[in-house]
Amino acid sequence: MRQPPAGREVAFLGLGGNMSDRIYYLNRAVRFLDADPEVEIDDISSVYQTEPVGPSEDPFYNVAVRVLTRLSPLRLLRACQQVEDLLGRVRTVRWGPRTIDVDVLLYGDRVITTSTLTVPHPELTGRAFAMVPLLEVATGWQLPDGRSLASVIADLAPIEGVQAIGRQVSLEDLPDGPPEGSQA
Ligand code: PH2
Ligand code: MG
Ligand code: MG
Repeated sequence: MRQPPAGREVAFLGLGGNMSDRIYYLNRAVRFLDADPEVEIDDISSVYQTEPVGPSEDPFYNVAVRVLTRLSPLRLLRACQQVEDLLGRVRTVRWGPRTIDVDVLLYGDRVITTSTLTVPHPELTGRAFAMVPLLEVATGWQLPDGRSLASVIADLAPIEGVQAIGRQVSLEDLPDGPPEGSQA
């Protein structure tokens, strides 16, 4: 696995939402995360439209991001929860509809089991909607147990209901001028 710059760790976050303007919330979330001086967004996956797992009916949009951070795992979790709170997530039904969910999927090659945080994310390897975007930003990575992400995805096959729809989430300025090619 690649070594992060001195003093920083590589971590992978999974983001998803299935309410309201999903692209808007994902873009706001990556901006809030990157605005934290201790968190740098290093890569962002394509956006995937994914069938809901659990009681929700509306399709999710999911992305994964690679971050470089000086935050401890627990402080990174708090940063993720703060973004959820800023974006108005209301915690009601477990696995229910949400504007934005930000999960710590991997933190380096660490295994963490505390009452508030489990890393790798306990549901990660069973969920194509998390694994497929993750592979895009974690090419060549392994789980702490040594399994490659690619082999875990192969075990999930056939993968259905997870479709890349483009790269609508980025840290670049969102276009606000007239459409390209117009004379306005
Ligand atoms: N998140 C859940 C439950 N179900 N389904 C999809 N497709 N994507 C998600 O991000 C998701 C879900 C709980 O966090
Ligand atoms: Mg969560
Ligand atoms: Mg989740």
